[in-house]
Amino acid sequence: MRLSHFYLPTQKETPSDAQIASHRLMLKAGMVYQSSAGIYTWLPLGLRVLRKIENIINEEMDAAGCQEVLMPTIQSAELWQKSGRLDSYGKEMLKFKDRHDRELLYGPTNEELITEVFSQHIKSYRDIPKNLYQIQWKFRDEIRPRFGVMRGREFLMKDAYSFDIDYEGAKKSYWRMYQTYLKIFKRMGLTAIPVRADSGAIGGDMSHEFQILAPAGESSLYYEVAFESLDFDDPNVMDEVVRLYAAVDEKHDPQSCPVPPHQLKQSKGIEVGHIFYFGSKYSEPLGAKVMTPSGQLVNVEMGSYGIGVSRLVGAIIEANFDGEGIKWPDPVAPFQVGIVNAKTHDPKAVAFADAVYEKLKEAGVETLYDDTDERPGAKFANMDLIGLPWQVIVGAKAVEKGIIEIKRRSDGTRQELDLTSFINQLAA
Ligand code: P5A
Repeated sequence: MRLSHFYLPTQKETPSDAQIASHRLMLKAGMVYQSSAGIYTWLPLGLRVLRKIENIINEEMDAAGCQEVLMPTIQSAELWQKSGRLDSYGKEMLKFKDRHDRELLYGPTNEELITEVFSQHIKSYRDIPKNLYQIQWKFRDEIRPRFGVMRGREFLMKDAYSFDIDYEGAKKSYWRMYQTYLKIFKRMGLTAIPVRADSGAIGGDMSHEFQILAPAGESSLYYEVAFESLDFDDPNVMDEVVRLYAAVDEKHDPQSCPVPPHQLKQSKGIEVGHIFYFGSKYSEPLGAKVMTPSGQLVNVEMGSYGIGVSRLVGAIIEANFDGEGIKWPDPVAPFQVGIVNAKTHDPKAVAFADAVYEKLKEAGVETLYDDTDERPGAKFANMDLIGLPWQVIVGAKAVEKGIIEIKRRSDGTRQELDLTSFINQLAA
């Protein structure tokens, strides 16, 4: 993509109302535009990151045997009357009426709807277990939307729902999602700490939150130091993760804590995922029953599993930035490489930079090419702000010797290479 064609409305001024780094950086880097309180337009750069995150989630959910669906954002209030949540959900739910005076709502979550969809077609133990998921916008009329996309009113969530014949099956589904979540966050370059949690408005009696450690987090937690040295690529890591201690501040009682204080750390955390087991809380009122092998009709056993997809964009920035801007981890970067031509007035340098761009494109590398007439200093600052993992700088040496300068955004290291070696290095 040539920057001269790309819609990238970066800002020089630091937005005054943005309190945390990710919010400031997302506005400055032209990733999002605030349309109203807690409601954002995703601009091309931000949307590319959102899509990267969605793809990782899709791949891992599919690998775990789940199937993607897409439910509407608008739901009938009638369904929520049956589950009893229409009134109990409270003011966070946005309700309105259609022209026939029927009450509708913008879904804050989808337990009711998916239970209804499921119960229309699934009647027998032979058809389950199933885990159906979607990535869809939700609306919660938060009293205090803040921190940009971290606590929005309209936000993108991955929500999955599992259906099993009995408690044993439901527990298996729950732990499979637990493990899948560790993989998903790991692939985004994040360490997520699973913390036992309350079920709140979703309900049920087993629940874990997945917290990313970051000073800007809204939760405060205690966790065992050993979390930091876990090898999440090891398939047996599960046993250890579950054994380790982690608790949110309000739940942490130093008297009864099984871990001595020197093995504990305290940190702020960002909740990027939350999973629930709630048995028949929705299947019973909504009549979702299945036949067991012995011919009995039982309420289907359920759980639900959420990931804050749009929140993750902010959370990843909170874990990866410096004074100059964002430092995207490779797997979620909007482009892998940014080309800066530092000699825009030299036709030979322009021809060289154009050729670098074409070759990177041919090699299938996602590249943003700053082909504008800005002065070099402004171009470098802009590249650091938007945080692409690799910068390719075309300067005097490129024209003279065919050598480009490569800067790694994460640690600032620089090397001089020819283009083919760089492409090989990227491939490796
Ligand atoms: C689980 C899936 C649920 O809604 N029902 C379906 C369950 N869980 S949850 O914890 O309430 O939300 C899941 C994740 O969504 C993110 N999230 C938000 N992101 C941005 N702005 C918000 N206002 C917001 N509220 C929730 C969180 O990451 C949460 O873990």
